[in-house]
Amino acid sequence: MSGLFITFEGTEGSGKTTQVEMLGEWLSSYDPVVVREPGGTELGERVREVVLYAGLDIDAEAEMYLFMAGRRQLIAEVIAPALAAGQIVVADRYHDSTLAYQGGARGVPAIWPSTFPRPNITFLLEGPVENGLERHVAAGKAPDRMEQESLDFHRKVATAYDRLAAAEPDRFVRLDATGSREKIHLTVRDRLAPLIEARQ
Ligand code: Z5A
Repeated sequence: MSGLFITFEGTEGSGKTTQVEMLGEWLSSYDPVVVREPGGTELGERVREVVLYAGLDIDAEAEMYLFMAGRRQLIAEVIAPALAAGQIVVADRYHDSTLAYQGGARGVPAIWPSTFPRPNITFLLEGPVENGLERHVAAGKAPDRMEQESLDFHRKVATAYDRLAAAEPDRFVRLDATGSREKIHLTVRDRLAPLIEARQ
């Protein structure tokens, strides 16, 4: 059986984690591997602490390499072995986040390394960036280093995601992040069903 690599992308608070959790439950009989970025390995969780720590001033290119170093470790330890074993991998953010945040919003030259597996499908949660930021305020979450960026920064991220999705329409599935959790989840299931069936 071939592996299936599913990723979720979007701006801050757009509902990725919620959808990843709902999908993980729906796929539970397949024993999916669910990961989040930055994180998922000991190195990745340490990178997460560094890049999200609000008291640190990090050079934009150094920031990109930190995210990518965490990702490479996650690929080596978790994603590549799982895909090779034919498992379903669901990732809460992946390399498109680097292309959108560090490449699009910070202007760092960002490429897709050939050793980073391409997802089979990427769900992009789209909606007004203000909504996501407001959801965090409503949830009482203290802003981390990335969340402290300006509204303009988050809009640039959204624009970059829009371009990435337009460039790869076969991989990206655009989802209306302003819909209900259940409605979005049902769309995700509809789009995944044929891919899951095809690997049986
Ligand atoms: N980053 C980067 O710059 N480069 C990279 O390469 C990578 C990441 C990998 C990671 O922070 C930060 O690192 C992120 C990008 C950057 N920063 N920014 N800005 P994180 O992992 O802590 O945060 P996040 O990935 O942006 O996720 P999040 O903030 O947790 O948001 P989310 O996962 O998209 O949303 P959520 O947690 O599912 O939902 C947010 C709230 O909305 C919550 O209260 C939900 O109950 C609610 N919600 C969810 N769905 C709905 C719907 N449909 N309706 C109403 N309310 C909803």
